[in-house]
Order: sequence, then C-alpha cells, then structure tokens
Amino acid sequence: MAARKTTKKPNVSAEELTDYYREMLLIRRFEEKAGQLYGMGLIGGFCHLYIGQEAVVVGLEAATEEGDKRITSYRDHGHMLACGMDPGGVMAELTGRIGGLSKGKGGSMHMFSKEKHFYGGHGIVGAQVPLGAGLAFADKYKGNGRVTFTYFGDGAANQGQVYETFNMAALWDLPVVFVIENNQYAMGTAQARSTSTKDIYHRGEAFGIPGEIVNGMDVLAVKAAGEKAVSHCRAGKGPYILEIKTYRYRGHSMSDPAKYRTREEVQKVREQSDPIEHVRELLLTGKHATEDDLKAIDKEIKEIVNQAAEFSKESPEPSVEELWTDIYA
Ligand SMILES: Cc1ncc(C[n+]2csc(CCOP(=O)(O)OP(=O)(O)O)c2C)c(N)n1
Ligand SMILES: [Mg+2]
Repeated sequence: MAARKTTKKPNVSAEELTDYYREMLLIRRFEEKAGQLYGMGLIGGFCHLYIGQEAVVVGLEAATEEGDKRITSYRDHGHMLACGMDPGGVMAELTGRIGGLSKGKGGSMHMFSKEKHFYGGHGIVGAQVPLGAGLAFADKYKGNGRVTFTYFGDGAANQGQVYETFNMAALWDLPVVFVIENNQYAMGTAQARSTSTKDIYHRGEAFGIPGEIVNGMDVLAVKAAGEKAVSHCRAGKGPYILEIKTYRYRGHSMSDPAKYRTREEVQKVREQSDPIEHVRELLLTGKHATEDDLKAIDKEIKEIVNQAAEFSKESPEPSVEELWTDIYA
C-alpha cells in the first residue's frame, strides 16, 4: 500500500477531517478494548479485530446516503460503529450479555441493525457476497435508488460464489459496490501465496464490471473512490468493484499469534502508513486543530469506549428463556 506521504493536499473542511479522525479513533480504541476484554476471559468464541483497516469503512461510510445498505464478514465491529450502531450494544454482544445487539446470543460475528441498514456479520467466508447482491436486487426491484456496500476480503475474493454473483449483478445491473478489503492476508496465508495475480480489482472485467485500486490507508482517497462507485451504481449502470489495499495489524483473530509475518513488517506499516496518524498530520499541518484539540477528542473517545466496556460487564447474561425468542423473524 502507498505510504502516507504520497497523499495530495486535501480539499476538505476541518470539520469533515475531524469527524474522520474521531470515527477512526473510536474504532481503534474500541478494538483495543475488545482485545483487552478478550484477554481477561470476558469474551468467548471468535473475535476478529479491525485495527489498521479503519480508513476503509470510515471513508466509504462518508460516501453513503441514508437508506444505503452494508453487509460484511466476521471482521465487523468497525462497520457497525461506522454506521452508527451503539458501542455499548456491540461490546455487550461480544461479552454475551442481554444488553448486546443480539441479546448476547450472537457474539462478535452475528449482529444486525434494521435501523442502520447493517445486514451482518457473516462467518462463512464469501457468504455475504451473494447476500449483498440480493439486497441490491430488492432495492432495484423497488426502484428506491439505494446502493448496497458488500465488503469481503482478499481471501474471499478467490471463492467461486463471488464470480457467480458478479455475473448476476452485472446481468441485472444491480446497484452494488463490491468492496474487496485487501489486507494482504487470509488467516495465515499471504496474498502472494494464494492469489494468481497481484491485484484483484480487474476480476470483474470478464463480466463487464469496472473496478479500481484504492489506497486504504488514506480515508480521503477511500471516500473519493466510494463517491465515484456509488454514483455509478445510483445512475443505474450496475455494479462497481473497489479493491482497497489495507493492512491488519493484529492476527487473523484473537487466537492467532501471527507467526507467518515479521514484527518488522507490521511496524513498518504502522510507522509509514497508519490511517489515523495520516489524518492527525493533516489536521495539525493544515492548522485545523491543535495538539490540545486532538487530546480532547482522544479523551472523549476513551470515555465512550470505557462506558461501553462497563456496560458490557454490568449487563446480565441472557436468561434461559431467551433461547426461545427471536427464532423466527
Ligand atoms: C467457507 C469457509 N472456508 C474457510 C473458512 C475459514 N476462514 C475463516 S476466515 C478465513 C480467511 C479469509 O480471509 P479474507 O477473506 O482475506 O478476510 P480477512 O480475514 O483478511 O478479513 C478462512 C479461510 C470459513 N470461515 N468459511
Ligand atoms: Mg484478508
């Protein structure tokens, strides 16, 4: 991925930039806290952190309009926070409590929000891709002008169902943005070991779907690409592919010691391309904010995350009767 010094001088307001800083920081601090709670034994099952990838979802959310939909994989906490779902409700779901968004019965990979048009949270690699096309099909049928953002990983991009979906989405001109979050790894397998080509964005060509590469460590570049993709879809021209080059700092999940790469590799990305540091620098060098302003935001975010963590510990576990609710929609 490109280092942050390659960014062009941005044409963006202080307010907008500050919002991106705040939103990305919320995801980062939330995920760090989730990692701590996992270490304390308060979170059971799988827990896949999004640290390092924050600019992808924050940039794309900035390109959405009310009513647009989103669907993603198990690495989903960032997507939920970015579309405005309650941090306390997400954290309490991780700890399996009744105050969680799925009443403590779903956990990290299984949360949904009708209100925020968030359709999960899917543990089967690639399964959300045809589901995302289905959501877009419904919107096309209703003619409501909505677009669905369907996120999946570089590993998922090698799945057969992705190409069956590309075919149908192109055939029916579905309003869907396929977002490949290329974080360079699928569990312990580096992209170069699993994927025949260096880039994936052009894999829609055979179906007539345009695509492009985006620097996923630059929230402004992501937003600009998202706007282009979404206007293509809204104009009725069918699907669009964004391959967003990003990087995950942590292991695949909390149980992965990440021995397949060096500490130096991770450190280099953190030092040269961190997406939050990038916006921090833009704010400071553009004189949009002072160190004190940013400290105040850091404090505010820490407070939100601490409150979410407290709630996730205090909320009771679901009662046995809960086993019989929410079985059928
Ligand atoms: C159908 C299926 N095959 C295998 C797995 C095991 N698995 C879970 S995540 C994963 C890697 C996916 O990598 P990628 O799509 O790049 O997403 P990332 O984890 O990097 O976000 C695999 C193989 C699974 N959950 N589902
Ligand atoms: Mg990956």
